[in-house]
Amino acid sequence: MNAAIRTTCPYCGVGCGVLAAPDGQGGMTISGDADHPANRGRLCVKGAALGETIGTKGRLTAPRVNGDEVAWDKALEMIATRFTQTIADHGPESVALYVSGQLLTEDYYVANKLMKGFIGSANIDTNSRLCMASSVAGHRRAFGSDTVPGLYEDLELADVVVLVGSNLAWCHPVLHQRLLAAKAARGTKIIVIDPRRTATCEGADLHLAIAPGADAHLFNLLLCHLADEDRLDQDFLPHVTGLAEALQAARQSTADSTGLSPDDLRRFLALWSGHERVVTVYSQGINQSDSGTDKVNAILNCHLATGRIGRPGTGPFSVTGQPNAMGGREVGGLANMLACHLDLENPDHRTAVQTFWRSPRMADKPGLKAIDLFRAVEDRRIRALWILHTNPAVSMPEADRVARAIAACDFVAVSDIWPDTDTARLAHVLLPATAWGEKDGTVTNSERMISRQRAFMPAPGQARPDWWQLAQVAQRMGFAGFDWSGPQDIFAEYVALSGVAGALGSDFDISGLAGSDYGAMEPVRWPVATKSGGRFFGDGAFHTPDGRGRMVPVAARLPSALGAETSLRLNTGRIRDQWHTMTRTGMAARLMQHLGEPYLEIHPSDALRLGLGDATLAEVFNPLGRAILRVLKSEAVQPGHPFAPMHWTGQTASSGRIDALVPGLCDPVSGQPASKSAEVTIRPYQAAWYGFAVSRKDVQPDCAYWAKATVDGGVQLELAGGEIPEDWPSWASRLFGLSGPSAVLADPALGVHRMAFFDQGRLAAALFVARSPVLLSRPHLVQALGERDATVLAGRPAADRPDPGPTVCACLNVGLNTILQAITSDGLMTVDAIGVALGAGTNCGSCRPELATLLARPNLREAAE
Ligand SMILES: Nc1nc2c(c(=O)[nH]1)N[C@H]1C(S)=C(S)[C@@H](COP(=O)(O)OP(=O)(O)OC[C@H]3O[C@@H](n4cnc5c(=O)[nH]c(N)nc54)[C@H](O)[C@@H]3O)O[C@H]1N2
Ligand SMILES: Nc1nc2c(c(=O)[nH]1)N[C@H]1C(S)=C(S)[C@@H](COP(=O)(O)OP(=O)(O)OC[C@H]3O[C@@H](n4cnc5c(=O)[nH]c(N)nc54)[C@H](O)[C@@H]3O)O[C@H]1N2
Ligand code: SF4
Ligand SMILES: [Mo]
Repeated sequence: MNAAIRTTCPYCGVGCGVLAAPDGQGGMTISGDADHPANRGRLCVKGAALGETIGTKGRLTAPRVNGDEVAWDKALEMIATRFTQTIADHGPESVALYVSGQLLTEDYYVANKLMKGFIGSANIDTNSRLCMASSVAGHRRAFGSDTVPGLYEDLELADVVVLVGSNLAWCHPVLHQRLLAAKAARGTKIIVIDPRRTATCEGADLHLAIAPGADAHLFNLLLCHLADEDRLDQDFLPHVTGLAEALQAARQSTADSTGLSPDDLRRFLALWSGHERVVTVYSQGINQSDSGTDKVNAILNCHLATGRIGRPGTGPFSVTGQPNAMGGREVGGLANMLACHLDLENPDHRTAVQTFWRSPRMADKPGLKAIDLFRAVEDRRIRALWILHTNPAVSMPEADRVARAIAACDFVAVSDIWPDTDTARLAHVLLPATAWGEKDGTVTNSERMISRQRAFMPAPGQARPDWWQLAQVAQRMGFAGFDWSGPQDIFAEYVALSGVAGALGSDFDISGLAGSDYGAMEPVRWPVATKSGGRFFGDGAFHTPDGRGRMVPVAARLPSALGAETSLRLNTGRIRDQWHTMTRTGMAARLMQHLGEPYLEIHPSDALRLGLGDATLAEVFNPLGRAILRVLKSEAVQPGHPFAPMHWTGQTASSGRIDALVPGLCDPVSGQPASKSAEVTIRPYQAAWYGFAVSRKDVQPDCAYWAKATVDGGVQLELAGGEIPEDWPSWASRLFGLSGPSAVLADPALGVHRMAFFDQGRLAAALFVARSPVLLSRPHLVQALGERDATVLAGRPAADRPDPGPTVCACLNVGLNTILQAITSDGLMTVDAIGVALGAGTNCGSCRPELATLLARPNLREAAE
């Protein structure tokens, strides 16, 4: 067996080291890299399931033009010609690149060089605009540069860790586990600020269910409290400007606006102000707001005023979402940045980069930010667009409008690994990219650690890396300086440019890596050229013109009032086992078991008022679009503030694209959209029938509602419709493309129809229909696929085979019923006891917060005691 290859996880910004070793049977064994400083061998469930998502079945393996496979030469020539022609006819601002925080640094570098240095326009923006832009803008206002001051270790060294607008347990699981381990070791106090009770609240000492959008008020109140209680750091304050103005603005904030009880508020203020070592971690609950930059600065103000920054166990900590969100910021991927933390609007910086690149024409003003960029596509100011490694037809606000704009654009190229994503379907030219495991490069994680992603398997068909595609087009457009032989050359050029930037005062100077062995490169944290990798700003030296940190006056405001009394404010975000638009995680059956259908988490009082029964379907709509989602009643959300996940696409559900409902309302400073507060109306979807189906073959339903999930050996489908088909057996046989069915069990008076299709005695497909949501053991039916199971139409396991229920622990495949049963019958009291008894929670640990929730169910406790 070959030795394991050391690489880095392609999902979240924690940036865990991964070992990939061939399993000798054509697959790969994936494990955590014990030597990687981010994870020390741990992986979360998404990382652990990587081996199940690297198959090449269904991949895009050759370039396509208008759907037909063509040679690379033709596709590249076509992009170069169309870009060149469009620029000649309409100027450099009429073309654009829309890229991704999942590109490798080398890919990003080439895209940025091509656009800003050679095409001469800054119309290159990235999905990081939807993600990190408010943090970037807040950092630049406060520090004079987009620098994350702290390290992961600070979460372990702190006495108080505040998680605001971050569902760390699900979105940065390994970092969350590090935090929980530190808590167990030294009693760290954890405070979660989130309008919703999330898995992250398990293990927290205090959950502040804040009024949606009220975070700036809360941190303003904190600043006032710190001043009033004489907790400001008089030694650090000389390094900071703007205290008086910031305090004056903060005085306008009132406790009422936060929606918190006086007790909770007092506890928060006391914990934060009473401990020197405080880390405030923040993420999309802060950034994705129409006043996100102000919210960031309200947080930074408190850390600046108390000097709690850049020293062990202290600091504000913006955790990055995507694996290379940080690398993209360093390389200048955003429309308003230049490479290596240099400033696009600074003539000296521009000249230095232009000289280094020997470029004919430098962009001299910021380009269009994502929302405006797609508006410009819509009104034809942009006529040629190239989208790489992102799926904007799903993930952009006003997604229907964005999809229409892409579809109507004169020329669109898309680089992806699949031929049929919602965005890829709209491309004129489709380029096959190499995927994780097939490509080489570097990424930077949330704590500025640069790690290698390494190839460990061959690319399928003609797939080529993103950097190569960009460099080939650049050369065909007649540009010099794009003839690298591999990512190592690009990295070397980037390292050299960072030296130029360093000489101009940029903190991003990795020229110390010059001449290092790219192949063998170990994870390395910058700054590396001058200091040993460490923290920033603890010494009071900032990157502003006067060298001092800036406190920013924040006039906190709440989201604008809802337009109608019947409206609700829709919160959106992530679930534990899916990654964004599911193009990779959706392939792994075990990752689909946790939550396999688009849903609406809604407070029981709202559900009652709106007439939404449990597990029925809700129609969620506003003037922008519409979605149909499964109703999940839950007291974890506040009344009037339901939550829906962002992951479902046109490929995985009939109407689950949540961004169809999200307005393109942006923060005025950062241009980041407010993705967490869409105004919507909700009513019951009047289904005449509900269905559940399993099939060994992939099928495409054409009823009003469907949601599809990969399962072991096939797919499962949730279905519903407004009209009852005349003949169920023939409807089912059309759906599955099978003749039959072989067995039918029906009670037409009750609207119950069950039918099974056997192929050589083995279950090939089955459909269960009812007038109300179909109650049956889904895992049982899935397990029956491909089996000789004549009793399958009973819909539940025979008495001698217990039903495990929905999966909680995806690694060891332990179901809810099994866990509940063990808790009550064996009297289990702790998560660890569940682990000993069933294995659940002992592998990646991602489900441990949910196990804790199960243990806390009051009726269960009684039963167990
Ligand atoms: N499993 C999984 N992990 C991921 C990803 C994924 O797709 N799946 N994506 C990665 C990426 S790119 C990103 S950016 C990160 C995002 O990581 P997070 O930001 O942690 O994730 P979200 O679920 O988007 O939002 C976090 C929380 O913000 C809360 N929130 C909403 N409104 C408010 C508010 O007004 N105030 C406060 N305080 N909180 C609010 C939501 O209820 C939600 O629980 O996750 C990364 N990790
Ligand atoms: N409502 C709502 N919307 C949101 C958010 C939210 O919280 N709520 N969060 C926002 C945030 S923070 C983010 S980061 C975005 C993420 O949104 P997207 O970036 O659109 O989501 P992904 O599914 O990660 O898209 C990545 C695409 O790249 C393809 N791909 C995979 N590997 C490769 C490769 O090696 N090369 C190339 N060229 N392509 C590849 C995948 O198949 C997929 O189509 O969503 C944003 N949208
Ligand atoms: S926490 Fe999970 S998703 Fe994030 S990098 Fe680590 S293994 Fe990957
Ligand atoms: Mo993100």
